[in-house]
Amino acid sequence: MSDTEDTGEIDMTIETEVIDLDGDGVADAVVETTTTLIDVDGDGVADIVQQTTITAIDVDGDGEADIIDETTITAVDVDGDGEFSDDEIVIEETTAVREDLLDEG
Ligand SMILES: [Ca+2]
Ligand SMILES: [Ca+2]
Ligand SMILES: [Ca+2]
Ligand SMILES: [Ca+2]
Repeated sequence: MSDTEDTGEIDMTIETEVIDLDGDGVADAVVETTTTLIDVDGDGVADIVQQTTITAIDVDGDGEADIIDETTITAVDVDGDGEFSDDEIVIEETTAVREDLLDEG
């Protein structure tokens, strides 16, 4: 990366996985995982790790996602020991379901 600051470095990777649940050749679910590593003090060890996983599921097969599940895991090495202990990790999960899908169920 050309635009690095004096200290600190941000490394971001995005992985996309397409899942065909029923095997008809059309994707039914898409899982996108974004991982962000932030090295605040520039010592080469990541101090903040954030991973966001977005799962989009097309239930009725019309090509549009009906259920979107988003999970974000944020780990901050507060005490700087290079490890993420349980109290340094926060997990947030939100699920959005299309409204008319809920009405039918
Ligand atoms: Ca399919
Ligand atoms: Ca560091
Ligand atoms: Ca759909
Ligand atoms: Ca720690």
